[in-house]
Amino acid sequence: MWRGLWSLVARGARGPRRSCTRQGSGAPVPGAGATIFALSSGQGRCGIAVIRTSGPASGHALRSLTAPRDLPPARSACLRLLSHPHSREPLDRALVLWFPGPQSFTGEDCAEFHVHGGSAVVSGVLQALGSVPGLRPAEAGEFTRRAFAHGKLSLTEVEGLADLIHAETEAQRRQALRQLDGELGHLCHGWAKTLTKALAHVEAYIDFGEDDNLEEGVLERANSQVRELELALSAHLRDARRGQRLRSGAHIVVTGPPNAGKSSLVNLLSRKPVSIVSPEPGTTRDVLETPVDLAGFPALLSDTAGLREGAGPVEQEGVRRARQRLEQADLILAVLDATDLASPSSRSFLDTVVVPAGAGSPSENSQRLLLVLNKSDLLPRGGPDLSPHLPPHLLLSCLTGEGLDGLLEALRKELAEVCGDPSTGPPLLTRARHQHHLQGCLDALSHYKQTKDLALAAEALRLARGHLARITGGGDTEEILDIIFRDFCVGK
Ligand SMILES: Nc1nc2c(ncn2[C@@H]2O[C@H](COP(=O)(O)OP(=O)(O)OP(=O)(O)O)[C@@H](O)[C@H]2O)c(=O)[nH]1
Ligand SMILES: [Mg+2]
Repeated sequence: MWRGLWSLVARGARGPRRSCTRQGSGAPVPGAGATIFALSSGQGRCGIAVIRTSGPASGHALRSLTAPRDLPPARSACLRLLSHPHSREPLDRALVLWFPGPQSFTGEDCAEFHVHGGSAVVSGVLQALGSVPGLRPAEAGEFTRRAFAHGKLSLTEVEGLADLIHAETEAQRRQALRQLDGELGHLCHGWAKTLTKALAHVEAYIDFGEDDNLEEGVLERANSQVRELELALSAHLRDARRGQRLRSGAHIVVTGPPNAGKSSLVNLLSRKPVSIVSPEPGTTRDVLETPVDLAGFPALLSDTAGLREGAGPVEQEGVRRARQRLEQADLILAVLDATDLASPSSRSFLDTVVVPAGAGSPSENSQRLLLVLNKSDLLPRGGPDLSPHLPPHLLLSCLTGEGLDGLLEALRKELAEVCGDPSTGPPLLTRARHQHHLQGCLDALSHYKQTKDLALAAEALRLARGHLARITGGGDTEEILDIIFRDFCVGK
């Protein structure tokens, strides 16, 4: 074994020290030192409301409001009479919890008051806390920001927590929980470790290249580590849009010829009367959007004007908007009237929209499309089979609901492709920020490969590592902290 290299590996190579580990972020917390308090459960009348404090005066606050005045055992719920610290007026009989730091959510001393959820009780307790010296109301996201500053959560975990609070569908909840569990952070940590090793190899070569004791193939090993990393990062970046769709909802555009039942389908899937339904062709003209939970996935459903030529100017504008929306769709729901397949508008729709999208067998570049033949209730029982002449399709009746279960199952499968399935597969990149730094890391690795100068190569690896560190919150992330913590409400 040649000298020098392992000491270099051990010291993590030169350059920025912070890797993607869970140490305190060191990020300054605005107003740190003060003890903050806020209502952490939702606003409005409820059975139980949770008020919490964080900071050095938490123990004093807990003692001031409770009788008896001694602190309860750590992390055990105790029933206490809460009263105003000055007037001693009783406020509520409540469960209180004491979390001495650093074993608390924020890493500081924390207290929780589980009070009855009436607004007079909540405002009375908040007012009482405000009268304790050293306490002030918390800013939005301040509890989480303190947890980040004390190394309790990495930045990706903070984002996971924000997503969990905002999750509206099952898939979003699963994805947020995975991120909160630190999966993305661990992945970045593994990548950063590989880069650190590669950097150590390159630096050892720079320092001891001429030395006989230097093990053979050190540079080659660094190169192959970089190649492997490039492959892993590229695979992840290819999937990047999926995670973002899972966070903000996949765009599903409902399209078809006039009167096919598009609006009826939008109303059926969203379970509310979003669009006007009428037997008159050309009823829908504007694009009407509604957020829906489809089989556990978030989606933005757009109802659009029926595609046809030769209508009046207002309808033509609707058709232009429909086509524009179609181009941005993550998934197209193409609707045809099953009893009207031979009409010119149906045939033209099949030729111009369904066939080019490669219905049933989407390729890399084509859009995903599900073809639905609506009004199946009007087809004669035991009538001729439509399938030999058409791309793969589903039969549905918006009127009777027959075929809806099959459509929802098909949508679930499509959306799992479009958004990524958070129950399986690698952690998703849910934000443009993740994508940006992963791309930055890849660009730096390509500089590494291009340069012949070893000092520049080492610098490129350091740059790449900096990008990875910034995903989880190491390095210089100050400028994005405000943006991320803005996602939180007061008390979180
Ligand atoms: N029998 C039957 N009628 C249906 C079904 N779905 C929709 N309809 C009827 O078909 C007509 C057109 O329905 P819409 O949902 O307005 O169709 P559309 O495609 O949105 O029409 P435009 O907005 O004009 O392009 C209405 O009279 C609906 O009641 C169905 O499954 N069975
Ligand atoms: Mg319509």
